Amino acid sequence: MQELQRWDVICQVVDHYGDAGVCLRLARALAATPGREVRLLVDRPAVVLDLIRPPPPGDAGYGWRDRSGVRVLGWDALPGVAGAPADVVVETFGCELPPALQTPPPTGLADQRSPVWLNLEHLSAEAWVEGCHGLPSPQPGGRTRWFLFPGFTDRTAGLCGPTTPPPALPATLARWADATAPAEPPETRRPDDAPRDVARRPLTGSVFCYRESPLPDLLDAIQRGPREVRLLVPAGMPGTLGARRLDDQPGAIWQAGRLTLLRIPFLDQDIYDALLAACDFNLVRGEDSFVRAQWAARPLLWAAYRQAGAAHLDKLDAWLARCDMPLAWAALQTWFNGGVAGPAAEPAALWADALASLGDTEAWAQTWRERLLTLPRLERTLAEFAERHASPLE
Ligand code: TRH
Repeated sequence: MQELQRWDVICQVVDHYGDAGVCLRLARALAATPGREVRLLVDRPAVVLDLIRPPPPGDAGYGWRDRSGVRVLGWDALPGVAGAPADVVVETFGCELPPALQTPPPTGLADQRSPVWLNLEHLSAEAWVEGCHGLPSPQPGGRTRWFLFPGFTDRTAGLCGPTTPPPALPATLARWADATAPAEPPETRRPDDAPRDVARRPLTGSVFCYRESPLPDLLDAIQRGPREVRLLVPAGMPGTLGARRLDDQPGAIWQAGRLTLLRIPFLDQDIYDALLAACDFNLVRGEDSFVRAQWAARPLLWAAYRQAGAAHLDKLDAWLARCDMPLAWAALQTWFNGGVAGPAAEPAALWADALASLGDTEAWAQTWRERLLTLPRLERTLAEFAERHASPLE
C-alpha cells in the first residue's frame, strides 16, 4: 500500500454555495485521516470562508487553517506557496486546474511522481452513473484523469459521511428551532382563518431553496393549513415571499394564520447540519444540503438545481424511485420542482396530504438513513481509488 498523504481539492465557484460546500465537506472528510495534509484550493476563498464560523485564522497570502486541519488557499496565492506537489489532485465538477498546477511536476527526482488526477462529478441517483464511475480519460502528456461519481449505490463513489459527533445547537438557535417555545419578540397576530389542529404540537422546518422555487405558494398553503408551522429562514434567502416581508435581522418574525417565519443567521456548515437534525422537516436544495438533510433523517423537500431541458426532473425522478418515500411527500417534491405531480396537484391539498403522512415519512427518513449508512463513503472511495492508480515511486 502506498502512502498518498498530500491531497489538493480544487474548487471553482460557479454560483451559490454548493461548489464550496461540497469541497469543504470532502476536504474535511479527507483530513480526518491522521497524517494526511489536505489543501482546498479555491478561486473564491470568501465563499468557503462564509461556511466557517468563527472565521479561521490566516490571510490571503498564507491561506486559512480550518479547524479540521485543511488549509484553504486562493488560486491567486498558489505560485507563492506551491511547495511540494500533491500526491492526489481532486478536481471537482470538471473545473480546470488552477494555472499553477497545470504544469506536471518534474520527474526523475527521488521522491516525485505524477499526482493521481481525479475529477469528482455531481451527485445523481440516475442509473447511468454506475457505468461512468471510475472511467479514465487519457490527457495530453500521457497523464490520466479519472472520473469519479458520487451516488446512491455501491457501484458509485457513495456519499460523504454524516458529521460526527454532531455539534450542539447554540442556545438561541435551539430555542428558535423549538416551535413549542415562544420566539422573541412574542408572536401576536393569529387570525382564525383556518381549521386549527389543536391536538398536534407546532412543527419547525428550515427553508433553503431557490428564488425560482414556488415557495410563496407553499407558504400560502402552510398559512391556511391545519397545523402550526414555524419556518427558519437563513440570511441570504429573500425576505419578500409573495405578500410577506421578513426582515433580514436574525430573530425577525413574520406571522399569520398557521405560519411563522423566523429569520436566522447564515450558519457555520456543521451547525447547519445540526439544525437540520433539530427540525421536523427541511426544505433543502442543490447537492450538499440535500445530502445532509438525508443524513439528518427528517422528512425533506428538495429543490433540485434547475438545469436546461428540465434535466433536474430526471435527477429528481431517479432519486424518488431509489428512495421510495411516501407518495404524498414525493408528489410535493415533484410539484415544488415544476414537474407534473398528479391530476389534482394544488399546493393546499399537497400540503394537507404531506401533513397526513408525516408520521410515515418520519419513519421512512430513519430507514433511508440506515440504507445510506451501508453505502461506500466518498472520502474512502477516493483514497482507495487513488492508491490503486498511483504511479510507482521513481
Ligand atoms: O448553494 P447551493 O444551491 O449550491 C449549488 C450550486 O448552485 C452549484 O453550482 C451546483 O453545482 C450545486 O448546487 C448542485 O446548494 P447546496 O449544494 O446545498 O450548498 C449549500 C451549502 O451551504 C451547503 O454546504 C450547506 C451550506 N450552508 C451553511 O453552511 N449554512 C447555512 O446556513 C446554509 C443555509 C447552508
